[in-house]
Amino acid sequence: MNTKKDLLLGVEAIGQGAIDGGISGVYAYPGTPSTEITEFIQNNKLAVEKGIRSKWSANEKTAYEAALGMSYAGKRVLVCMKHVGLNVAADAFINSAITGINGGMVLTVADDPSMHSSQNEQDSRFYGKFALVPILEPSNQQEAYEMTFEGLQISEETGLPVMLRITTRLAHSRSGIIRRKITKENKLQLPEDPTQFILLPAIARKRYKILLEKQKLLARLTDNSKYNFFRPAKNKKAGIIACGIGYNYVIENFNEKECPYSLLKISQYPVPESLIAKMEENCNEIIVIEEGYPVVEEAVKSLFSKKILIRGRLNGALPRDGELNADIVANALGKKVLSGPAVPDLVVSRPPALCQGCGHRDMFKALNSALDKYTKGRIFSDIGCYTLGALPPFNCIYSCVDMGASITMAKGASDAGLAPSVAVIGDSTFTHSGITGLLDAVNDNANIVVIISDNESVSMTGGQDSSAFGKIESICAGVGVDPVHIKVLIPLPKNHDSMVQTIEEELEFEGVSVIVFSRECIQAASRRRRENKS
Ligand SMILES: Cc1ncc(C[n+]2csc(CCOP(=O)(O)OP(=O)(O)O)c2C)c(N)n1
Ligand code: SF4
Repeated sequence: MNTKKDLLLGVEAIGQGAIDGGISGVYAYPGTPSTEITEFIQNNKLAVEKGIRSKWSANEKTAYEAALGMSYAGKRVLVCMKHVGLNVAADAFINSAITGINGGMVLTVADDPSMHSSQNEQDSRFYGKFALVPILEPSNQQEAYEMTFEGLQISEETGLPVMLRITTRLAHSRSGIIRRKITKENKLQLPEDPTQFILLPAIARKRYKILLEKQKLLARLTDNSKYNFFRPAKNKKAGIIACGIGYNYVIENFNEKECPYSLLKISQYPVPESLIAKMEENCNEIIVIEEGYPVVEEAVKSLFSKKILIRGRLNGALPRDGELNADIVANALGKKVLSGPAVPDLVVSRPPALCQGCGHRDMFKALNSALDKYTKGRIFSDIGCYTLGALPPFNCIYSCVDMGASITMAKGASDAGLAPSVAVIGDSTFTHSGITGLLDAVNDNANIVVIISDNESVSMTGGQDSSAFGKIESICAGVGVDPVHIKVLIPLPKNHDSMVQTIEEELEFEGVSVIVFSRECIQAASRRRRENKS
């Protein structure tokens, strides 16, 4: 048996598990903490030699659908996104449970409790339950590797996409990984049933019954999964249910074999009802330790017949929001919390800011100058580095809701009579979800100015390639924006006055204008220069 260990981040372990598990492609849109899975595959020697397809997609929905297409053709595939990305891909995801898959398909979705770099902390296990597909939730990096590898097999065994749900800490911490023997890629093989993927109502109804029927198999798999186990203790009083990385926090507090309480580990879903029943026989009180929403806590409440005290995020034993850690868990288990060394003074928290020399800065300075004379105007922003326009010294944006919402919210506010109504969006976010909103604005002849701050990169997530590169003006013209009102400016301090003048002219125009501020992100530019040198 191979005992050599590779030291990998959780996200890298998933990338390695997918390569070793025989994928022919990965599809993804960047989003912390999932981005490095795809980057690992893009840069992995074996993956490159094998020709594993790995370019970034325009958004999570296109990524998911392309992955489903690769699965349709019989090949194994990985698709990755952050939790809010699954909102974008939800239509395809839910329906893919009804079509089922052909080649094995694993969806890795990375949740971000505590919102380190996200707009919310939704728990993707709800989506998995909603779609009625198997969910795997690793408690450590080795399991992240194994579950990706085996997730592809489980997907083929059940005929369903498998969700691998991870959270930030697991994604971004390292551990030694023992790898498995590499699986060969599948051959191209079309589905046996040519109607499988045609969700016309008559077929969809049939397929939905098949999905419901499969739930018995999923329950059997989860009750017998090696990732789920129950360890009874002599002490009948209390028991712990620990899910995913929550299990890791428990064993950081108690050595696995020394845990004085009955312990149920859950890392494969649907929740293992037979193991939960054993827990009920053995304990009078239970604490549920899970990262995210109280998914298992709620399930356990409805499964238990006798009156057992169930503690967790719902009853306040654990905080209702934010990520867990070993200390929070120790506290909930009534253990003494040992404080670590104090944070040195050198480490001070600083508010985030746009880099010095960033083109978004010159864009905001010009925009603020042009809007100076309007008392009621508002700027609706999107999500990217430019969202920092909400903070000093610019203090000029008033919204950031979801990708693409800048243009559509500016349009809605303009429909309500607000003028000027301005949208600020980046190049990547524009091709992710801005184009259709711009089409709505054109079709309604909305009175808005759309600023596309094009830095030729997906900078906020680390400088990935932007799908919009070289295409923005032609997309805007193609959607129907009058080419006379598509302006391209270079955001540099020396161009300040001319930029202000162009913005003022377009603010006065009644209709849809697009102003593209085009200059490469300076961080991406210096990375590119470094790479070209080496
Ligand atoms: C649905 C969704 N997917 C991914 C993300 C992660 N994310 C935040 S901003 C961003 C892209 C920003 O690119 P761009 O608009 O070009 O702005 P830049 O950061 O380059 O200035 C991404 C991928 C997210 N917040 N929501
Ligand atoms: S990373 Fe690039 S886009 Fe983001 S603030 Fe820095 S220079 Fe600007």
